[in-house]
Amino acid sequence: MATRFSPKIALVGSGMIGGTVGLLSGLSSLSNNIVFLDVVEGMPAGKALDLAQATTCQDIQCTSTGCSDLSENSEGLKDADIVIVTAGFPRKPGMSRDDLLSKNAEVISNVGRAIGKQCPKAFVICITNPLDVMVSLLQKVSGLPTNRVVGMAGLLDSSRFRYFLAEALKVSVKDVHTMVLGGHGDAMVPVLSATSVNGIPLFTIIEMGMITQKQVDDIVERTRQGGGEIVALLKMGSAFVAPAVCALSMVQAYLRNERRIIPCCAYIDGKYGLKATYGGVPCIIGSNGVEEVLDLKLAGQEKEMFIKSMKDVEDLRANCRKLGFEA
Ligand code: TXD
Repeated sequence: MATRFSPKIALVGSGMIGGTVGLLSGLSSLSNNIVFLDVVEGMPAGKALDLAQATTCQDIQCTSTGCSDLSENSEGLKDADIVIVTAGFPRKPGMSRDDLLSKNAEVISNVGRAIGKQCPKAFVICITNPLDVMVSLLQKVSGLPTNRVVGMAGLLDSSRFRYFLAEALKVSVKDVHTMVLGGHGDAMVPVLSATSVNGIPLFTIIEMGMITQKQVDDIVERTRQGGGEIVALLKMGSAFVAPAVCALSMVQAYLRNERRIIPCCAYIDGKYGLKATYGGVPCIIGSNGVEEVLDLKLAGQEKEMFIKSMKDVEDLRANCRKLGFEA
């Protein structure tokens, strides 16, 4: 039995990332009311049973259920407080995120309609690629307010960047702070002007000789290719542990009203010189979902890179519309 005030978390797509979010949510007691949904018959019920037995082993009472009905009348989504959407297809080696456009747009349209009907008060985090366009499509189709439909990618890209920097600097990851903004594609923008090591700006760290500009440039490039590096190594599917943990951090910020500043794919209208679009920007996440989009003043090359990255997103949105979707 679920306890009275436990938030209901619905995982639409119960594959690698969805399954891992379920595991982490159950084991951390973030929710004891978890629903796995997937088109694969039986699989979500199997994951639910497996999770219930895992939490039992840890003396945690968790009600997890599985549901293969994703129609607009699906009971699985009904009144969910939080929905994590990973439904769709992941990349295979050699594929770009954009190659997933038409297949995943179809999936996201169906999922969005079901969310709009079954749980219009939910906070929705979309993870499916190509991320920025899928989040935009999901928000439009579901009709949910823009502050409650976000995408997870910036936190993952920023975690990759932090990890590589900390490794090169031989310091704790705890002391490295940074942000990766723009679209979740090869043109994403690791923002060096917003990067610091325990308060010391990265540019000063370079002057101090702790790392060279060339090393930083290489790390920027490795971050941009960070997803592809893992796809090539795994050979089947894409990264799933870090994406799941990042999604969970966003869920925590929402449920606990933490007001954390997190780079998310959020709705931008009027800031960054952009109108009515979705892209990776720093946001305050609290109990209203996106409480605020921070208008970080980028300058010089970083500004140009951000504009280029967002142009890629706009081009892909235009392609999505040509395919007949309302992204
Ligand atoms: O930072 C990021 N945003 C990302 C995004 C980081 C890593 C991976 N990223 C993307 O997440 C990836 O390119 C995929 O588009 C999604 C999900 O990745 P995952 O690794 O979890 O993919 P899986 O294991 O294939 O799971 C997807 C599940 C699978 O079980 C399908 O049967 C199911 O989605 N699926 C559906 N579920 C519900 N409804 C529909 N229509 C549906 N179609 C497929």
